[in-house]
Amino acid sequence: MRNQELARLFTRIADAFELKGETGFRVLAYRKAARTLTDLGADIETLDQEGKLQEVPGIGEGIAKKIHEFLSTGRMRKYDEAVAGLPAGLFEMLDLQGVGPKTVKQLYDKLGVRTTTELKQAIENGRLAELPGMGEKKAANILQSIRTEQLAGDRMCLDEAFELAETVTAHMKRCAAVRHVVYGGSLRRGRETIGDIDILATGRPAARIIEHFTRQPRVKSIIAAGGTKASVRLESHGKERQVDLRVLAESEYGAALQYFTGSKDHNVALRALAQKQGLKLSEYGLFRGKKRVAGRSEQEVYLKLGLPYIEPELRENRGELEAAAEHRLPVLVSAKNIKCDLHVHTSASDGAADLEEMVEACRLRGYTHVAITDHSVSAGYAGGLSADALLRHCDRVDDFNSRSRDIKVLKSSEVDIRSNGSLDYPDKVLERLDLVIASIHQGFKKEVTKRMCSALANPLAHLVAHPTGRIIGRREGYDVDLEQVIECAAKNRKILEINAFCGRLDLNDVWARRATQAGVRLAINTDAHGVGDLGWIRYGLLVARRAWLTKSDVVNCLSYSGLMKLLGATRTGRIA
Ligand code: DGT
Ligand code: CA
Ligand code: CA
Ligand code: ZN
Repeated sequence: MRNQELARLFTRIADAFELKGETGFRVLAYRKAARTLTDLGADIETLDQEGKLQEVPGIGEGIAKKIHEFLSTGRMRKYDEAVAGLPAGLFEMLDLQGVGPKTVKQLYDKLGVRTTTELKQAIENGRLAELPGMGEKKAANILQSIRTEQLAGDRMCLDEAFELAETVTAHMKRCAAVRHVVYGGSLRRGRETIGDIDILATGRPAARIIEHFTRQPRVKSIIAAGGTKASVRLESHGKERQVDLRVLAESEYGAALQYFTGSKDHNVALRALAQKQGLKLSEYGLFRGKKRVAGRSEQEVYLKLGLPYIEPELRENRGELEAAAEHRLPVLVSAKNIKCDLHVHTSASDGAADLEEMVEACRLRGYTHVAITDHSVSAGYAGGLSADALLRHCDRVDDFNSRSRDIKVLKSSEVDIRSNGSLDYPDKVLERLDLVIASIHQGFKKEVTKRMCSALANPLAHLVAHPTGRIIGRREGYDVDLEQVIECAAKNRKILEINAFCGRLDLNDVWARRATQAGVRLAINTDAHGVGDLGWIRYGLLVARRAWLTKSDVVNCLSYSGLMKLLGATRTGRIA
């Protein structure tokens, strides 16, 4: 889906207007369009093809035209116009936490700061703090944000990487010379961040395929283009990203896919295994002497090495080859096993859609139940519900359930863990809920482990959400001892979350695996704040699969009654 890419363009147009000093309804209209696209569940390209763009609330005639222009030509003139004359570094600065268009405009106008590097210098020599409305504290926060941005290096998050890979594969499929096209590399393995995209194609003539690849709409520069391989830099989310292409013969397709999926460590170990059997493995195939014994499919390559197929997410040389040899690879949890999302916000707190809309979107995904988990009292910044409002919400859910046949709603809340470790509603209110999620949103440095453990020991709580609080590339997360948190969760039979938002993805693969090994059940939740976000489950599933999880490790795979039984048992201490 290209929804996010378009959302980004509209945000950039609005930013550009503000950087040029314009405010008012035009800016708001572009921001609104961006927000609409971000939250939209449906595929914008399909809507465009069906001529239904303007049926989407928030998309008027002007915006619809621009969307259509971009989808059909790869360009949007309004965007080009808007950003013309503005240094690219200004937009880079906008990606920093706590830096908006007004700040950037001020920096540019008053201090002549045009890049993140210049901004860093301005902070370090104290010039920034002298700007009106700035001050030491804000300057220090910006500096921290520059540091974490640099820490992340130049890797993509999964949403961007999938969008880029899917745009490229869709483009390649439109070439008549292409037979198969897939992506490999770290994206196929589902790593949490992605360096570059690796595309593999079969077909002929190879030269036509290479040419089709280098002539994509978003190509900024061609790094290399030879007879069977090419590398380009493509425009993506305001940056340039590398995409590599290999063109292959059908007879070597499987071996090449295996090789270019990696990981390098898995490949090295696999090649050693081949050598022990008197075979030679390369990107061209598996050979005995000069004879190719396998290469068409990955299955064939693994089979000829005496192994069952190994899922890409497991290929990190973390014991998968040994497990494969002993036929004890896990049957990994997959999308078809997921029956519910257990962390979903609505417009009652800081979500974009109301209860009915969110539940309907879940029903359309094939879920049989969903937990609506708006924020609690202390989360004032996120429109947290008062105890009374939450109780009214519970009445509404009971009423909804009495009318609903296909999908049930769990009465729930994402309850803040207060600084003393207590939960943010009285017990009487919590007792009314089917599922109590406990999370830390404030006081990241204050005794986080202790607070999380007291939440896990609270009989009324079921689950701790995003247990590390990190935001990939932006924030390191709480100072938390996960070893201890996992031990507390195991002791109290509580659930830990894999938060599926591509910027969080915590617990990560390593810790999620550790948690299941300690006997802790996990939930994979999107933390959706709009219907479009429900699709993030895909990213959470990748983490779960990289953690070797099966459907019995994941509570989202339980039926409604199975889950309700588990949640009830957690509270009474009668453990299922
Ligand atoms: P990335 O792009 O940094 O997120 O990570 P990958 O895993 O996609 O790495 P990349 O793009 O450098 O290479 C793609 C795959 O090609 C990699 O996963 C394994 C394979 N590969 C690359 N270089 C080597 C190598 O020197 N030896 C072996 N055995 N495989 C390699
Ligand atoms: Ca790669
Ligand atoms: Ca690569
Ligand atoms: Zn949440």
